[in-house]
Amino acid sequence: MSTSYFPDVPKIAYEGPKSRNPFAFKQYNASEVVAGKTMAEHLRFAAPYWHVMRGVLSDPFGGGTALMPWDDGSLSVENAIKRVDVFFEFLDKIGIDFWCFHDRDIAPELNDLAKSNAALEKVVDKLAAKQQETGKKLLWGTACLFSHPRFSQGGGTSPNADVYAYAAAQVKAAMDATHRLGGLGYTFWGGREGYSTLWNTDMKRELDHLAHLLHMAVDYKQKIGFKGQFYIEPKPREPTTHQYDSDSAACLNFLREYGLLKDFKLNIETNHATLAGHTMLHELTVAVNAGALGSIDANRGDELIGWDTDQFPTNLYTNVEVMLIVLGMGGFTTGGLNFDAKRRRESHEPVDLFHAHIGGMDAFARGLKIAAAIQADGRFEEFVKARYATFDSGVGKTVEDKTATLESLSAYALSHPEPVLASGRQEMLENILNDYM
Ligand code: XLS
Ligand code: NI
Ligand code: NI
Repeated sequence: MSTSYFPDVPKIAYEGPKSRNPFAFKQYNASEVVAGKTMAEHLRFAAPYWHVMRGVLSDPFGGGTALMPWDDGSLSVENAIKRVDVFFEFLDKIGIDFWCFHDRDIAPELNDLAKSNAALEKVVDKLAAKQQETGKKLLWGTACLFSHPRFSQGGGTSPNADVYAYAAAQVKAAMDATHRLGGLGYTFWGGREGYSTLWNTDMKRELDHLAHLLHMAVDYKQKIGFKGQFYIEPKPREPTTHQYDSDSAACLNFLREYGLLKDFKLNIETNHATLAGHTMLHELTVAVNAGALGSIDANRGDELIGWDTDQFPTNLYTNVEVMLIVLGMGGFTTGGLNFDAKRRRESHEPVDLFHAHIGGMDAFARGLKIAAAIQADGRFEEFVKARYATFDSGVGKTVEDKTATLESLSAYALSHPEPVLASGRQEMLENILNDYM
């Protein structure tokens, strides 16, 4: 008999919408087929090691509250290895197939690079064994280049070349770990890659250095034969005043400018979209239009709090929008829905981890079912198609096939009366959406 770290929690099963059991799915039925694939295949849920195992539930005004009876709080490798057992019991009971990590979540930072690397390798051995035993898969790995004080002025954009070398060393080790664990992807979230004031910052040199770090990673990827997808994850601010990878459009421009677009896709997070002053639907649409939507950090922000609150994705409208985009691009390939989300500080008991994830999974199952119904019905698609129909033939066609000139359009306009516009029908469309909810 192996030890259970969640003795009060059963394996979470689907019981349907009528169930009153808080430890059951009401909507998420992993093997149920929706639009040609099972829910599990569509949604590809992932759990983030940093929130599930290392999130102490602190906020800017107070320390952690989370109860973690399995954790002795030490930096020992034994403690790190014990957490792996806890995490895999969690994955098994909740029924999540994928996971994500930062190097420093899974293994300790020991203030000595060689020792930290050695500890990382030991924990990766344990993780590899657990994956083998359970069939769970790594969605992506990453390096934490933002917690240690050495990275307070950036990692890949630090003004100090020795810090830059440390950042590169950590990326190398984290890529090795991800490769060993068969990771489907590797993410670069720009941690502290940004600035607090331009009075001390050479933005051009910092961006050149950051791009070179990514180019070196592309080269190293070839060298070790790592086949996973690279992502960058936009975020506009926090921790720095301005983060260089501020939103989808800024990331795409950066990748294009530095010749990196073919090697990267975006990992888009809902709360970061909100912080950027965009909707998630906007951020996803920008990415998908560039053929660069790779993966999603599925969480949500708070309308009244201005930081990355990383709440669980329980907003049905947003989940419908997300799933419409995912279905529209034919589903994820390497990516998935990673719950980059944590419990509120008041929800400090281990069982709350389950309530939180059940809620996110059920809300996304509904998002999927509603999006599939909207897609099958086709009214939105038809409406949008009809709205642009004047570009399908005649003068519009000359614009789309690029034969139009200013002279040809001027001649056309001079010989035609004032155009008559059709209504955008926003309210009617919102009513249709609500009919599905
Ligand atoms: C922080 C980011 C981070 C990335 C991974 O706001 O969301 O958690 O997803 O480094
Ligand atoms: Ni994230
Ligand atoms: Ni975030």
